[in-house]
Amino acid sequence: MGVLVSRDGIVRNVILGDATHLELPDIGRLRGGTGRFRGLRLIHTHLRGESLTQDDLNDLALLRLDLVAMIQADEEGNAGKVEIAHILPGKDGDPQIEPFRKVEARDIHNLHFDFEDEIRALESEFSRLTGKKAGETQKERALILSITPGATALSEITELVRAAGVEIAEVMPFSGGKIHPRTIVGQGRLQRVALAAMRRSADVAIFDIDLKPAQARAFEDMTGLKAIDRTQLILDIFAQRARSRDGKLQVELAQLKYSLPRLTEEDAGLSRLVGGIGGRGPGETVLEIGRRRARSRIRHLEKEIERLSRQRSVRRRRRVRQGMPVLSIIGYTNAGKSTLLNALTESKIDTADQMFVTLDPTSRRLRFPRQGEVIITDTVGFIRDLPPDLVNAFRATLEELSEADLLLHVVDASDPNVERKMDAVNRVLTDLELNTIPRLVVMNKADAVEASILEGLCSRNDAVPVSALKRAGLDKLISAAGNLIPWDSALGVFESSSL
Ligand SMILES: Nc1nc2c(ncn2[C@@H]2O[C@H](COP(=O)(O)OP(=O)(O)OP(=O)(O)O)[C@@H](O)[C@H]2O)c(=O)[nH]1
Ligand SMILES: [Mg+2]
Repeated sequence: MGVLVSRDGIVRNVILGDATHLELPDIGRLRGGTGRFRGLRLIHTHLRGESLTQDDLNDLALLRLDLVAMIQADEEGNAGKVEIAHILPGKDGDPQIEPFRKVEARDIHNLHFDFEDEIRALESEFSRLTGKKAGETQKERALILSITPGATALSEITELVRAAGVEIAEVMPFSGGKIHPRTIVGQGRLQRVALAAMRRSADVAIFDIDLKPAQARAFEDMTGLKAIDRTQLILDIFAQRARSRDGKLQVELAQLKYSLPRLTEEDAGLSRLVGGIGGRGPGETVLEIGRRRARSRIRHLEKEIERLSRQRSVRRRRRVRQGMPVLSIIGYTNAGKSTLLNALTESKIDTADQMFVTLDPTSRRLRFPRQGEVIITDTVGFIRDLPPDLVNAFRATLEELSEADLLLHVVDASDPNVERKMDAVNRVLTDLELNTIPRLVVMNKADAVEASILEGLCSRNDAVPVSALKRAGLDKLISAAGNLIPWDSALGVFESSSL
């Protein structure tokens, strides 16, 4: 038999099991225990002389118990040996510390363990080591659950989490086994996740893959952690970055569409997400609405986006009538697109060594020495496996690219995955049916690559080397682009549309 006892010594539950097994009540699913520990200890009997089991330690971690205690009982019902286990805090950068502390005594009368003192000391030790007090909600701390094999995937998810402004508590690689359909990492490893979350004060688990709604829910129920998948993470970054009206509407639409199947009951809302990653809407919008309202909001957003897109196309037609060719800078996120636009046009668009700094398209004029002026645009960066809801929502922005007379595909030549990222960009272009537009590959960050490697990259891809940062190679870029822009046909549009 077992009892769950609260801190003030009150027995909250009495549980009867059989000789081998105790079925705990469903406290794991009760959210809202905001403190580090749930303030409950489980004290139970073992009948066969066995020590604390793996199951006991699982309960300790997954249910965030203050401690678990085992008392051996003999056939006459006499109490024998006692064992207590509780979780020890982990220190950042030192995952090897033993996660549990065990205390034993020959019998209950020889147990020297002052529960109140111990739990108080434990909580302050946790706060000291993780720099976060129990129940405190400032910057979120995340466990990264890295499921996709390879160093590339790992650095991508780390960069994305950094871009979302979330602190990384620990990176947990799980790429070895296969993906478990329900729990993703497998039942056994959930204990490790829950333990790590407690010991590192993490409130959220971020996956580098996308989760099915049921998987996310099961994971959250079992660990008590908020689960955020790759698409939600990217959407969250976008939500934080969106500045223009258009951008905000598009991001909100994408978030709502992605969240809709994740809402369970009518008007249950996404309130569990509010106030942190995955729950941030762009601007003032908070994703705290139920299904019905989400659907009507989606319809409203779609209409509004459509209206703005029509307005833009009118403006564009006017621009085309002025006979200016359009040159669009595209490429993987963080390739240096905005830096290049700044270098070419003496502008001051935000740039940073971070993913998805640019969201809203920017247009500038650029004078070619012989042929005349063009419009040059910088736009949102691409990423591999761009979430479909995002592509759809950003269709309006991306479709503007179809008006381009030349695409400048900016590539970070210093990236070890340079060609894989080029492929990802080309795939997006094909998906958006933009692959028929003339394209010039720009090998950027030439200053940061070895000359021989750069040479190989450029000749294999018919590319022009530049350093946007050092403003090197820009003249050659202008002249190569000048040769590819169909100056006459831009003028042809001018003639026919003015009829
Ligand atoms: N070494 C070097 N760094 C560069 C060069 N061009 C850009 N960078 C750096 O690369 C980082 C990304 O530059 P951005 O211009 O913000 O890249 P972006 O493609 O606009 O990125 P997003 O808007 O986030 O998709 C910044 O830290 C730049 O300083 C270059 O030629 N050489
Ligand atoms: Mg940019």
